[in-house]
Amino acid sequence: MGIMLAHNNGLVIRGCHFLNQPDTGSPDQGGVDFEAWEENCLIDRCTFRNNAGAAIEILGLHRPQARNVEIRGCRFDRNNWAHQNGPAEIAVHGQPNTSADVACSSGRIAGNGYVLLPGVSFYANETRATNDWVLADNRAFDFAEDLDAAFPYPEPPAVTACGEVWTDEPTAALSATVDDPKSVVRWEAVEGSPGVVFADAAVARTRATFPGEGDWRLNVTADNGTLWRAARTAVHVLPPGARTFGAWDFACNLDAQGWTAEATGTAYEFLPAKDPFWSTEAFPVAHVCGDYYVIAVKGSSEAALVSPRDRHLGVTFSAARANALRIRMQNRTASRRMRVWWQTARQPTWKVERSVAFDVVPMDDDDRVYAVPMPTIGSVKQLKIAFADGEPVTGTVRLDYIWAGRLP
Ligand SMILES: [Ca+2]
Repeated sequence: MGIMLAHNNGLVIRGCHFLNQPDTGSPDQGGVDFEAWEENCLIDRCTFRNNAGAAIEILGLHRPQARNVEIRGCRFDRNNWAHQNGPAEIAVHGQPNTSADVACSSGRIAGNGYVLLPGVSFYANETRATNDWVLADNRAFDFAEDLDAAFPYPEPPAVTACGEVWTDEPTAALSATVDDPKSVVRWEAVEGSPGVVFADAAVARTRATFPGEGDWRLNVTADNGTLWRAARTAVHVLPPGARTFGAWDFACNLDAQGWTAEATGTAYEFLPAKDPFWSTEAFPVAHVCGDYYVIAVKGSSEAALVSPRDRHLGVTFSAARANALRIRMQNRTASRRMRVWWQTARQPTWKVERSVAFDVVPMDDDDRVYAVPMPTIGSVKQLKIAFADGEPVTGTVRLDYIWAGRLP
């Protein structure tokens, strides 16, 4: 959901864009969700486009619904394609027999425009005896182009950045795509040591010079004067002479690039509270988000991150090719020593003679690069990074990237 509200009084949401919420199976995956007890709120000139759920929900499943909500001058473009609440663009919760203490919402839906998907209505309210809504001057359109022509609101620029750069030079080429040529472009370094110099920070294709070895996250912003959006990438400056043979950056949310966490020791838990309403659940954490592979570990001596099982790693460790791994991570466990294991096509099992240990900083406050020298192995089929080396460990390991290559 874009925004979930409760107890708001006098809230104004104006000129906002609620776009492209994916289908996660939740009933709430649209724009604005009035949960309960709101009063006198205004949603004005907003855009709701291509969200999996209802654009606006008036809930209050067991508690009093919102009163005096004004929804005015908004664009509703083909939301609720997952056929959740309603299914409607604006779904007012309730069954014909819902209590009047709950189904007590009121408001005015006026001057809006909409393009509907088949099977989705503009407005749904099955408790009309006690809910009190007025609809006026809302217009249906057949095509999004017609809707946008009738409601010519500024669109946020779309911007994408180039993939992460691995280089042994202090200078890197950068590129971005921006769909609106009138947008002002701005590159900036948002993480990493100071001293990054852009040849021209105001153009989509430019070069940046870095003060030495290190890792930098960069943002590129496209601003049309009313709305702006940003994309991000990273530059990794390696020691001079380093060569990259493989790198996994975990830069795309929910994309583990084939790597999987195993033997984490975590399991689903139900955590009961005295009042059952406050009981909660805990699920294992092992996913890619915010540029990291984040893995929670509980009392496990076998917890590890394993490279793709269904394909060869594609890296050869030899005198002429790769000789090291670089792993950038934050170790928030008490582990002081981790271990890299490998399999080859001829030796497809985990054996301690095919592993190498490396020391790590326990309960670390931030990311740190570990360079692990690797022996001559030949072509590696699969790699495993084990977070313990004997004693069980508990906590979180957060990996920014795994790099395989040649260090001078
Ligand atoms: Ca990363």
